[in-house]
Amino acid sequence: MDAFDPVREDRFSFGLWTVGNIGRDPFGGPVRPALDPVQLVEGLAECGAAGVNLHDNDLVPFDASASERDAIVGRFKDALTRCHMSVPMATCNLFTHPLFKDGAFTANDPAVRAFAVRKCMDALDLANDLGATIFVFWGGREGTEADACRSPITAIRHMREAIDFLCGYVKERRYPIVFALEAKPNEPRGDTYLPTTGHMLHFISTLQHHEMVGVNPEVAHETMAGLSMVHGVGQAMETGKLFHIDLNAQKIGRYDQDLRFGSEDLRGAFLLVRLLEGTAGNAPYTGPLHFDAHAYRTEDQQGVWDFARGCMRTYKVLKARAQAFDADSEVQQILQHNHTGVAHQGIAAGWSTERAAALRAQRIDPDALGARGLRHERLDQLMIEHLLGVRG
Ligand code: GCO
Ligand code: MN
Ligand code: MN
Repeated sequence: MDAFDPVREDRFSFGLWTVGNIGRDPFGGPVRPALDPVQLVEGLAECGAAGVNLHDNDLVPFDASASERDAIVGRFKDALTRCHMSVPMATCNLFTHPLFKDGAFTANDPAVRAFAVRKCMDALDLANDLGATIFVFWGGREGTEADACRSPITAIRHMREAIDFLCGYVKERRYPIVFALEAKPNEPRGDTYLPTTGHMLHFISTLQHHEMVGVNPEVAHETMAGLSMVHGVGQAMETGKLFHIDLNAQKIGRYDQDLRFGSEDLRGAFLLVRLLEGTAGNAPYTGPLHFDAHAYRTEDQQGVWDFARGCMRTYKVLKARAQAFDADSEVQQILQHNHTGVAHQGIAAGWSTERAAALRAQRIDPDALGARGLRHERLDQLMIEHLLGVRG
């Protein structure tokens, strides 16, 4: 046991589908046996996680009867109590069954859309039963290959109708649940609607109950789109919309790898943890720290627990590195130097005729500003040295 071993107070959570991943890929079958959800809860608790998340069908089979469902859920709840584990987030599988092959909420057939919304209502009942307060929507198959099959305008409208309807359901039931929308640019579809966190943020602003809907950005998905996860998360935090997060790692230009957190793009991971923890001075993210990743296909079950511990330990190491970086006096000096010019304070106070006049009257020397070196090379090298553990 050392300072980086995870404890419940760290708020780490994993999906049943992550540590339960059996290592199937498009080219090969399973390499690990499927574990019982109860065993997964026990294993996660032993590793130091605080929470476990699930799709409805990770726990309750698609065609289970009501009494089967009750028995499964009862047994699962017992395990949660025994292991002191919570279910911070739940979600609905709208992608496995063949019925969803051309989407769920955006499918052309109204019967498919109706089935999808009804399935979500049941999944919301389950989520509430398990005490989850966040419900994620990942539109796995909401997209196209043959794009002429529907208008993208209609697709977005159908998506909005479904989310608005389900917000109504949660409100009527008085469930203490908010929604978090997860974007992904492609895979399994050729192109997915609402492909990035930025698209989601705008879509949310068009919803009837936008106050109860936020985002669930994923490192792998923003990276697949060639974007900066840190910038997307920053934008979500700035508008109070970071309701949940999917931490993992990804190489750019690849399929959705869902790798162990921090195993690729360490500097991106460092900057993300720095932002989430607020070590640079911003208000920290206080929600669950969820890992949506899985172990390499080379691993047996012991390797899966190594993987889970690795995600959590790397997060904690990076948190300590970020704290040291932001406490470094040379770092602070460079940052202060960059942020203190002759400031015109009026802009932040909002428009007024007087402030506009003051702005016009202000002496600003563009050449002097343009000639100034910003010391970003030094700043970045300091970050690298903190990251490599040779400073602080
Ligand atoms: C993926 C997605 C999923 C979702 C999960 C919860 O690429 O497979 O990230 O893992 O996060 O379905 O909605
Ligand atoms: Mn993913
Ligand atoms: Mn995800």
